[in-house]
This record gives sequence, structure tokens and C-alpha cells, in this order.
Amino acid sequence: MTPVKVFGPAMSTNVARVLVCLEEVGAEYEVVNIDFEAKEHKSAEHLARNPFGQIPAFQDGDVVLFESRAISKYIIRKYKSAGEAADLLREGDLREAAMVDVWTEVEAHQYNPALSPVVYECLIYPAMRGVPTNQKVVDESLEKLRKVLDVYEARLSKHTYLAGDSVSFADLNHFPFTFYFMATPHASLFDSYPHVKAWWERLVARPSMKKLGATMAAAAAGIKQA
Ligand code: GTB
Repeated sequence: MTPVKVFGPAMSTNVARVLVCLEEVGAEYEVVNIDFEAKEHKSAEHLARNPFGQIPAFQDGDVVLFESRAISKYIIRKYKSAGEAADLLREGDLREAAMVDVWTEVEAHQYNPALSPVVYECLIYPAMRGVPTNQKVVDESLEKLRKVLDVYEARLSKHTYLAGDSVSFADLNHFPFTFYFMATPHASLFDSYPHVKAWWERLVARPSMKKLGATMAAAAAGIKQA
């Protein structure tokens, strides 16, 4: 099979969301760097791949996609139907697929909006835009995140993973922003949620996350020194 292409730096959160799925299904892939500083994501060539001028974009022959969660689902479906990977979307079972959908939506609409501003304010904006952390945004986001994590703690005290007792796309989806959150001064928040912390430690021990985490940890260390 010709390797699929992912456009965007591997260290970038929404790119890493796609890469973790590619690693999980054992796909061959090529990462094509997009130079953010040179505004390559706003070039005509990249706008043809992603009309919002964002990363990631994805190409598999004549299939060109954007939106990291949609790209990830395409990857899971493609390699599952090729018989090469576990069904991380559980599409063979109506109920199980619905639970994956529920917790995938929770990540996108509850967890990420609460947690990602902390990552942007503490790591990404200071390093990439040279602006200081807005502590008010961080404090408000942490307040929201505590409420979200209360729900996760209750769920994960009953199930090993979010959609049930085996890993699914709903869990994998949490990888990039949670990984960088753990490099912020607020990582200890997870200590108050033992089931959530154990879930995260199980996830981050997966070979896919260890591999991508190595690149991302180097990036986060560079950001902290900058
Ligand atoms: N919903 C989309 C998805 O899931 O694919 C979101 C994609 C997205 O937000 N991509 C960001 C982007 O391309 C980069 S990832 N932003 C450029 C733009 O919107 O013009 C995270 C990120 C955000 C901000 C910076 N920054 O400020 O330097 C760097 C990286």
C-alpha cells in the first residue's frame, strides 16, 4: 500500500491525534511538514487541502481530508476493513458504537474545551506567539475541567476505558492535549482523580503513545526553555 500523507508538524496537537491512530492500526504513513512560521498553512497549495488554512490535512491517493477527528475515523475504518486492525470504532455493534460516539463527542465538546486553553495559555501561546500566560483563562478553564473530570472519575470507576472495557477511538482522542497538559504546572490536578489518572497512565504506556510522546516531549522541553 502507498503510504498515506499527513500534513503538519508531528509535534502539533491535532496532527498527533491523527498520528496516534495511524500508529495504532499499524499503517505506513509519511508526515509532510508544514512550516507554521512561514505561514505555509495559508498557502494556496495547503488551502486546497484544508480550506480553513489549518493543520492537519491528510491525503490517501485522491482522498483529501481535513479535521483531525474525521481523518482519524477514516484511518480506523480503512485499516479495519483491510482486516489489519482492531475495530476502534466498534462499528460491528450498535450499542458499543454508540458508546464510542458518546465519549468521542464528550472529548470534543466537554473535555477539550476545558483542558486545551490551559495548554494554549501555558505552553503554546507563550512559545509560538510570545505572549504571556493569561492566568484568568487558566483559572476559569481549570474550574471547568474539575467538573468534567468528576464525570470522568465516575465513569472510569466503573469501566476500564471510556466506552467500555477495551480501548477505543474515544480514549485515543484524548492523547495529544492531555499529553501536553501533563507538561504544564497544572498536571497535578489529575492526582485528585485516581481512576482518571490510572486510565491516563494505561493509555500513555501504549507503544503508539510512547513513540509519539517522545517527539512531543522534546518539543515541550524546547518550549519550556524558550
Ligand atoms: N478542528 C480542527 C482539527 O481537529 O483538525 C482544528 C485544527 C487546528 O486548530 N489546527 C491549528 C491550526 O492550524 C494548529 S494545532 N491553527 C492555525 C489557524 O487556525 O490559522 C494547535 C495550534 C494552535 C495555535 C498555534 N499558535 O498559536 O501558534 C499553534 C498550534
